[in-house]
Amino acid sequence: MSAELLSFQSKEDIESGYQYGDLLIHYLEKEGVKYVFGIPGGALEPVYNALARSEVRGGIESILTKHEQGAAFMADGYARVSGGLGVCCATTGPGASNLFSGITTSYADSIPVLALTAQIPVRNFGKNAFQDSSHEGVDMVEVFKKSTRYSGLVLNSRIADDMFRKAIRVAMSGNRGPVHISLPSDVMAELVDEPTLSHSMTSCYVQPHYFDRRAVAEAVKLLSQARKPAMLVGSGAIWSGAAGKLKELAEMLTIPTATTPKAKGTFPEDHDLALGCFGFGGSPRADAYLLDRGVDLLLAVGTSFNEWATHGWNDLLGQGRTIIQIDIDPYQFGRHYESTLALTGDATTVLNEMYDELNRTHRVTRLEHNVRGERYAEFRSKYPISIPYNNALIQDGLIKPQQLMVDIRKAVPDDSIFFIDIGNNLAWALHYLPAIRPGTFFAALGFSCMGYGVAGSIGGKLAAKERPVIAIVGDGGFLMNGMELATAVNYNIAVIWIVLNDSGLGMVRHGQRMSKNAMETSHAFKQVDFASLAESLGAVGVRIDKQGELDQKLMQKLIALKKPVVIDVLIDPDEVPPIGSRLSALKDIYDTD
Ligand SMILES: Cc1ncc(C[n+]2csc(CCOP(=O)(O)OP(=O)(O)O)c2C)c(N)n1
Ligand SMILES: [Mg+2]
Repeated sequence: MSAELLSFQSKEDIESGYQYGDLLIHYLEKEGVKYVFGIPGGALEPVYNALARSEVRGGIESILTKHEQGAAFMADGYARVSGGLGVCCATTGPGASNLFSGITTSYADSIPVLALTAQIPVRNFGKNAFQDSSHEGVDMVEVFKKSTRYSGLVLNSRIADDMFRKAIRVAMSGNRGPVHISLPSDVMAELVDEPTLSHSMTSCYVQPHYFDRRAVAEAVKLLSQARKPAMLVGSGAIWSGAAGKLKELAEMLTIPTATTPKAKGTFPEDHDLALGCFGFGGSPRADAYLLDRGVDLLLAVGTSFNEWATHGWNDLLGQGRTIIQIDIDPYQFGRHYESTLALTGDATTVLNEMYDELNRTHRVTRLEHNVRGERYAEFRSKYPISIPYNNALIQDGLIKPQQLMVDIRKAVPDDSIFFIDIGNNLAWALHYLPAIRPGTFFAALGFSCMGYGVAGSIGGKLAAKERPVIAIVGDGGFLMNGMELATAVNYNIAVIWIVLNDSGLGMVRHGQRMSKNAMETSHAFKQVDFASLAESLGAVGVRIDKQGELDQKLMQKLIALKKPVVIDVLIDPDEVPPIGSRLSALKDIYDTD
């Protein structure tokens, strides 16, 4: 065994031997993993033993969650905020199946999460052992195959070393995403036999930085000739860290820029050139500009043109204009709109090259700059970034979600990180809560699983450290994963949850109401007192039932507590949310006007 491996072992480790579980955890330490989220079970004990040994030597901390779905969401939230690998673990059988929706959430949004699930000992495969998750039982490797970039069974110790590194490499390389490995307990408890270790403990992956020189030159030519260009920025730009370069490029050529809902904030929404969010819940300014027939070039960066980001694939977005699309994953080109020019590569790398090439070949004259700027300023003054809302005109005394979003934005620092759930809460936040810094607004829209924002925010807060993390969630979503509040209390993870309490599944309610042929059903439930619930779990609970109570003074006080807090806000359940584009995408079902 190499000296480096031995140096990580304590005296007790040496006595008990260095197992394959230790090797796995050792690789995670080398990748900078700080937390593993999960719940133990018999077959997972060798992994937990190795985790315990890691914790003793100051390595990885295990975060014990209340449900495996919460563990997967937390690993995902951690990965989104840190930009690194999130890790979760679960035992064989039901532990593994409970992870599933969480891992699928990461898959749909290309988030690098490693799911470790236990497996019964190999010698017991096919003997009707309880929780058999091998190919002889309920095959968890197969279950995870469709929702991961890689799912494999570590059938014996001879392939373990390669599989551990492969899983990490696949999760973190190219278009990132979740991976799953199934770990039989006997294999993980086996002692590592020196000759099997063939690799050094350097990082398992390298992120490529390539670009296509000819395509970059062509893109620059098209851009410099465009008379009315626009830019649409997707979440790929966040993972690539491209926000700074995007802004420079937009400013250099005066390109009005929108983001997709998932990428909200990647282009600061208080910038002169900001169109706001295009798509679901998005901004009237983005709609007016991006759907204008006069736009002759659309530069799309790191977006798959998914349903949320296109108003259900509005044809006008792709018609009569040149589309330049940049994506790390060639599969995303031409899925709905034909791209005139497709550039495969990491967004930052490609944009850097475009920027440099522009500087080399094209000098933007002050006149050109001013003409574009003036035309755009005129347009900008006509179209607001959100539908105007004046609470002062409303006399019914109920808390309006529109105003609540505006109040939240004013009450917390600009660098606060928001996790949003699914439902009307998402539409309100997308529309009325501007994000002004990149990487401050996270919603898991690809799979749109209720409860994500509730638990994902806990992982996010561990990565965000001192920065405030605020989860904006519905009452329905909180009832799905809210027990993870007890996890946050256990480790004192200071997330602030703002629950939009409308005694029901608001999006379902309004969807049914807006439809001509749906009956109102199964959306209402008795009001829950979330402040008391929070207190009973050991968190701080605050109830708000008057407009204006949530202000800067209150939020400063709650942030300074550095404790988990639930703010239960009784909102007006009848306010109609900006969810029209979702309903029109469902027109076959809802038949809305
Ligand atoms: C796990 C899951 N189940 C069901 C849905 C369908 N769905 C989308 S939004 C929604 C209602 C959400 O209610 P709530 O969390 O209270 O948020 P509100 O719309 O009231 O803001 C439902 C049922 C979903 N997206 N995810
Ligand atoms: Mg609700």
